[in-house]
This record gives sequence, C-alpha cells and structure tokens, in this order.
Amino acid sequence: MILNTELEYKGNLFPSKIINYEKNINVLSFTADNGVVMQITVRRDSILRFRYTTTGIFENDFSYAITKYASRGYNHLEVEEETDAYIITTSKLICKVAKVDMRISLYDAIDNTLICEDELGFHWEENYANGGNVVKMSKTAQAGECYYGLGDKPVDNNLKGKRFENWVTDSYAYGRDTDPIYKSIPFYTALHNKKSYGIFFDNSFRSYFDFCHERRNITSFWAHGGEMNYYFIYGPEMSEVVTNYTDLTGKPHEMPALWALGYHQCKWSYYPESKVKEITSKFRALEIPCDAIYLDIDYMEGFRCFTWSKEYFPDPKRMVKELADDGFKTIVIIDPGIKIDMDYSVFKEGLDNDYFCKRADGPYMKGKVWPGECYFPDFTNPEVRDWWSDLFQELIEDIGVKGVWNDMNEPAVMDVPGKSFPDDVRHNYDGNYCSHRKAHNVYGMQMARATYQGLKKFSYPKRPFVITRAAYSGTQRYTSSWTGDNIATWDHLNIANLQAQRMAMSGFSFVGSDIGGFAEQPNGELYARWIQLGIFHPFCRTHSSGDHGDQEPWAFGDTITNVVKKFIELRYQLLPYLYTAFWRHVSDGIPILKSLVLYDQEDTQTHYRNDEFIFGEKILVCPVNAPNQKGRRMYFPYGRWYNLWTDEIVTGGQEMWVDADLDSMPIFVSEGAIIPKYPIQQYVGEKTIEELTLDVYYKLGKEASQVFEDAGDGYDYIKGRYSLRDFKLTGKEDELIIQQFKTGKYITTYKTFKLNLHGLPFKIKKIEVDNVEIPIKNLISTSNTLVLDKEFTELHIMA
Ligand code: MIG
Repeated sequence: MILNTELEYKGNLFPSKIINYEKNINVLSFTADNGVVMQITVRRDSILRFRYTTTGIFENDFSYAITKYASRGYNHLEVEEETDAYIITTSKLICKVAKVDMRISLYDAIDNTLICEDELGFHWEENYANGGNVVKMSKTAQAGECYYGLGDKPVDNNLKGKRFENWVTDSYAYGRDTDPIYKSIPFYTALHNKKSYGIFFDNSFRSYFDFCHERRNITSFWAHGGEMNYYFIYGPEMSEVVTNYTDLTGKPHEMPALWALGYHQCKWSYYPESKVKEITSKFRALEIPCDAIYLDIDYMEGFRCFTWSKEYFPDPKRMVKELADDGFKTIVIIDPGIKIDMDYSVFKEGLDNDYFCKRADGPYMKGKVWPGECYFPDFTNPEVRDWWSDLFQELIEDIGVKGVWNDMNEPAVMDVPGKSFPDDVRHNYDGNYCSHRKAHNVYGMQMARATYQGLKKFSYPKRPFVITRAAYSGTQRYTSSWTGDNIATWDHLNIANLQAQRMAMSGFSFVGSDIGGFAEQPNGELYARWIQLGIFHPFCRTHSSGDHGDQEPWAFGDTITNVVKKFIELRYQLLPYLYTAFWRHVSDGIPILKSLVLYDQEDTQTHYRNDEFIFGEKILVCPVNAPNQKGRRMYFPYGRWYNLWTDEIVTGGQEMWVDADLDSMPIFVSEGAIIPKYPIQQYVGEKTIEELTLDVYYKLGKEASQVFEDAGDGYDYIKGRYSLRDFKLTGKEDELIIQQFKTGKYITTYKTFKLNLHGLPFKIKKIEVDNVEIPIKNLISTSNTLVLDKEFTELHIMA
C-alpha cells in the first residue's frame, strides 16, 4: 500500500455514476451505483461542505474544529438537473456535479469563471492494515494558481510546488522546510485570476497536501483514515476566505487582557526565586517595559504538575504577590505527563477515576517525559477536561498565577519511536471512541482547551491567558501559541516572520516566536533585529534554553540594550492600536497580521513576497534579516506610505531600498491613517492614561480609522462597556477634516487627545472644533501638535 503518494497507486477506487439524488433543505445527497454517497451541505452562499462515504453510511458527524457559533444561512439555493450534471446555484457559487463520476466543478455565480475543479476528484484506497480507507481528493490547478496557509509550516509564504504532512510533532531545533512540526491546520487558501478560495479538510488523521509537487498541475490532499470531509470557502477576496474560515473554526472567545499584549520574558528556567526577582528588578531598574515573567519546568517538585519546588520556591503565593505588586504577571508551564507516583494526588485522582490514556489491549499508555515515567490524561474525554480544569484552582485563585503555558502536548514522549503515543492508544474523542491515529492531531488542542476552561473559571472576572505549542484548527478559540524550539540564526528570524504571517492567514493570529531563538545563542545584532520583528507579533516573548547563555534585553551590551528598549517601548506605545486590531480579530475574524498577498491580491507583485507584512490595518513592516545590513530593499504595496521615522512619503507599487541602522527598521504608515498611542509604561496599568496621542497622517482624499478601548480586562466590554472611536479623515488641498463617531459606554480615563499632524501640505491659519473657531495658539506650530477635548465630533484644520 502506498500511503504517501496520491497518484501512483493502482488500487485507487472511484465513485461510479450517480443513480440517486435527494435534497433535504440544504443537504444534498448523491448516491453512486457502487454505493458511494456524496453529501453537499450548503452552509452559506460561499461555503459548501463536501462529505463522502464509500459504504453508504456516514460516521457520526463530530468535529473539534467547527464552532457551534459559526454563521449559517444563505440567500439563494437552487438545484437543477441537466442531462450530464446536477447544477447547484447559490448567490455566490455554481457547483456542477458530474453524473458520470461525481466530479465537482465550482464557478463564480456572478461572472461564471471557473474557480476550482476536481481532477480525479474523490478517490480512495482500502486501508487493510487499520480498517477504513485512505481518502483522497485531487483538483486541477489553474494557470498561475498560488497557495497559502497551512498553519506553522516553516517555508515561504507561497506553498506552490511543495508537499506537506499534518502530524503534530515535537520538533526541537527544526529548520526551514522541516515538516511536519507542532501544528496541524489543514486549511489553505488558493488564488488565481484575482479570485481566491479556500479549502478546509476537516480530518484529524495524518493528512497530506500536495500543491503541484507530485504532478505539475494538480493539487491534492488525502488522509490516512476518516472521511473525505472538506469545506470549500469562496472569496473572491482572500480576506473573506480567511475571515470565513475563522468564523467556521472560531474566533478567540474573548479579548486578551491588555497586559497579555505587553512584552513577556521567559527562559528555561529562571529559578530559584532570587533569580526570578533579579530578572524582574533589572527590568524595572533599566526601565525596559515588561508585563510577564515565566516559570519553566524547574519550578515544580520533581516536574510534578501543580506542585512547587520547596527548595526553589518556598512561598509561591508571597512571591507571585510581590511580583504582581511590581507589575509582573507570573505564568507557569504545565505539561501533560503526570508522574507515576502513588503519593502524588494528581496522579492518584487520575488513576482512581480512570482518566489516563490506555493502549489497545488495556495497559496504560506509559511514557517517559521530564518527570520520568508518566501516564497521560485523555483530554479528548469531556470528564477529564472538567477534572483537569479544576486542578487550576489553587494555582490561579489562591497563588495568583495569571497564565498557563502548555508544552509537550503533541504529545511528546521521549525514547520511543515516533516520539509520541503509538497508534493503538485509545481515546474517548467526546464519545466517538477511536485510536491515536485519529486523536493525535487534536490531543494538544484538547489539553489547551481544558487548561483554558480552568483559567477561565478561576481567573473570572478577569480574562484567562493560555499558551499552547500543539494545535489543530480551532485552537485559536482558547489560547495563544508560540512556534516552538527554533534556533538563534538569521534564517530563523525569517522563519519566525513566515510562521507568524502564515498562522494569521490560517485563522490563528495570537502567535509569536521565541525571540532571539530557543536553541543556541544569538549575537546582539540578531537579538536586536529579532526584537524589532517580535514587537509586531501579537504574542511577544523572549525565550531561550538555559544552557545557551543569557538572553535578556541587557545581555548583549549597552548599545543593544538601548535598541531593544526603544522597540519594546514602541510596542507599548502602539498598544491601543494593537488592541484595536485584536478586537477586529475577535469580533470579525480579521487576521492581525496580513501578508502582502492578503492585503492586495490583485497586485501580482505580492504573490511570492515573504518579508513585508501589514501589522493591523495601517502599518507596513519589513524586518531587517541579515547581519550588518544598514537597510534593505523591500516592496511597497500600492498606496502611499509615510516613513514612521522621517515622515518621508513613498509611493507604492515598487521595490525600494530603505535605510535602517541597527536602531531602526523599515516601518511605514498608510496615508490617511490615524494611529492611537499610549505613553510608555513599564507595564500595563502602571500609569493612568491622561491623554491619547493620535498620529494623523494627512492624505488627499478619505480614510477611516478606528480605536477600540475598554477596561483592558474583565467582561464588561461584552455588555457594551467599551469605547469605539470611528474616525473619518478627509484631506483637501487647503483643509483637513476629521470626524469622530463614538459608540460604547466605557469612559476612557483621559480627557484629551494630542494630535500630531503629519504631512500637512499647508500652514495652518484656522482651526474649528464642532463649528467653533479655536485660538490658533492651541497649536504647537513647530510640530503641528494640537491638544483637543476627546469628545469632538468634527475638526476642521484650514489653510
Ligand atoms: O523538552 O520545558 O518548547 O519552550 O522551555 C523540552 C522546557 C521541553 C520545550 C519547549 C520549551 C521549554 C522546554 N520544553
């Protein structure tokens, strides 16, 4: 049996001709002569789900990826029968089902262009070893078609020409092109002829995607078991494909606490307590902002989860409180392996209640991890998740820990072939009992979910904070994530950039890398350049392995410390901007980072770009990614861009050199943007915000910007206690107009805005606020800075 290739196998089986069609509201079933049934569910005008069974009977319809909150409903649905095909029409799509062999062709309903077409379509081979089938799908690639997405793959943005495997894997010191690594997100976005669609293959078995690698004009995907079950998501805008996929698999259940968007410092490991304090005090002494400090596995007693080392951390509650008084939130690691030890209550409870995973014939799944021999909770059992969530009570409620970091949840097991559970391990899978072949890719997700459940319960009314290493589609609902054990090399800076963009494109925005690299040690220049990139990643944390030397902002000499400080300060200034982007992500599924192709798919120059990306809606960033480079060439998307440092304007649609000494990096602001900024704080909440700075970038024409704020924690924002400012900027040759529409019941602490007007083409002669002229002396004319009451609704600045 050839499992790893899609075509070169003579045992492929195919559906035969359709002999029956039934329609049940939005579920259309087609039965072939040889018993294959294809079900098409019209979820939305632009989302069709395809399921196939070769036995005539579908499995219980259960998915960890799809959220119950996903939007449903369509405007139009019509099915017609023609001689050779059934034609399904919605307001966005036309789907043709060939009667002779069930092959599918999808067209844009508005202009009839071909979007996606089956080549062989659905086919399968019998899996005699395990039962069931290897289920396969192949589609014809269109001319110039490009592919993006697929989670954390450490490769260039455009996936064309490559093949990938989805099997969540602990990948210490992975590199460019290592595959698979920690996450399994079987979703990609395709683009051709200015139109974009996506495919989400919701199958948790080991799966493969081939983008014109095996055969030049064919894209295929297949899995080692389960159903051929995929969602076709039509755009035509790539941004719609991504937001629709995110709607389907879920947006984060809540906003992160604002502090979680601050800077985090981590190491394997900071211990004992005095070392932790030494680090946190140094941040404050050097005035480098930081919100979170991490404890890696050495804080525990013999690596037993939910315990503390008496020697290193004799009084965790006191320590956590003292750190909190200094503005530091303590975050601790929790792994899945539970040490086999009859005197350890977590182990005892798990054993007594039958919560640990077992092998096919009954013995426990025993594996070696940090604590020595361990058993592993079956997080796919809802009862186990409840139990697990309750274990966090002491840690969170009593000791005051603010976040939990789930590691090793692929699950990683030492000293065994495959470095994970063997295939025969049994899982509950929420009542859909199965082997590890099916549960492997969701195990880490379900652990993070159970952890999230615990943090949510015991942090309430504050917001939970969780980080996970392993993930399957949908994990973004519960947690943030990091990209695992990278290396302190320049190429890994590039990889981190690609992974953060790719994850954002795959519905999972709250992601960052181990800044500076986990394995080995960066030099100061690499660390500084990586910090510059890292402050633009939604999750911003330095982490490194202890045996490779120090990796704190001050570890590389004063010059580097100053650069690092400057950029972390910029992160803190941009917090309201990032928070607004996060709110757009949580409410509408809009990715926080946008690869250039996602930003402007019509510009073919963007299709193979890797380095530049859009942070939020308005800021264009390009990391400097090679040593001793005092700048770099980069591509500017269409539009006009202000250099953040000099206010110089660059016209997009071209590649250009940008100067960037070590203390700088290419950062550009889209013209017309209004960028909100907070003062620099050492940690979120250190200062009461007395004034909101608005950097206004003049544009001839109109532009909209938003600022979302709330209490920065808690759930009142859901009840309307938020402040949303919608700004409309209109620039004319001799006038700049800014209108403000405010909604929400939250009252921000500041009373005034400080407007910095960038790029005004005229000298200000007259200012009107809500139809009343104000004295020009309110203006600092040297810098075009103006302080105004925050409640203005219309501002005119005139020549
Ligand atoms: O086998 O907890 O990716 O971030 O510091 C290594 C120790 C286990 C791997 C994680 C890394 C963490 C480390 N862990």
